[in-house]
Amino acid sequence: MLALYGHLFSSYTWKALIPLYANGTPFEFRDVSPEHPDNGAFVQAAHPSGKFPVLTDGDVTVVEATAIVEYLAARYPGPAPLIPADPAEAVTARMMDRVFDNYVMNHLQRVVLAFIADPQNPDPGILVSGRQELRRTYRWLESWLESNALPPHVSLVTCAAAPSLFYADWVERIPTDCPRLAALRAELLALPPVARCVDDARPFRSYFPLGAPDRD
Ligand SMILES: N[C@@H](CCC(=O)N[C@@H](CS)C(=O)NCC(=O)O)C(=O)O
Repeated sequence: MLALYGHLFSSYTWKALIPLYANGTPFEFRDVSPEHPDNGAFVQAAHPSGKFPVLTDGDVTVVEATAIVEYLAARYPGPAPLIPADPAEAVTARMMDRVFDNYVMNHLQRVVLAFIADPQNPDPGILVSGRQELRRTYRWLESWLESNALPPHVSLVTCAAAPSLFYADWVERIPTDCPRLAALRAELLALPPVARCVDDARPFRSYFPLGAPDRD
């Protein structure tokens, strides 16, 4: 039986939950929270930086959300082809996965971490540069979307794009001059596996260090 260690409010945990839900893959969810110290201890030992999600499959342990999606695609294929069969399309999927992780998720996490480090007085330099970099990536994505589209099914890109755009918009709103990107975010949030992640995370919204907006 597969087991996924993570937290329902965690963006990277969503990245692993979306493919599991999309393909109806059976798994046990192991909550990483103070109520389950054993799960936290397992993650601390399993991941080089103590981060989640972590997937186990019998004796196999997979860390890093992208690797988890790749593992599920290889070992537990289902109706949602997580990695495109065409090699060139697979390269694009992996490229966009890196774009969403490195230039959306990372920058939003920097801002969130600044609030966690000092809720009353977050480092203004990090807030300015994190938000500036998010706006820069938004414009790049808007321009990419002029001539490209994401696959119409749940794929590695969906798994990376949905949680990163969900939370990034809470940190720095997607501007009105990026309508394609705003529409993509709305489309992604309407996908059933993504909507399930959003709904299951609702009880934890008060955890959001900047204050969760009253939407989504
Ligand atoms: N590069 C990792 C990032 C994972 C990550 O940042 N996880 C966050 C939760 S969204 C985490 O574990 N935070 C707790 C910690 O850093 O102690 C991945 O792709 O899986």
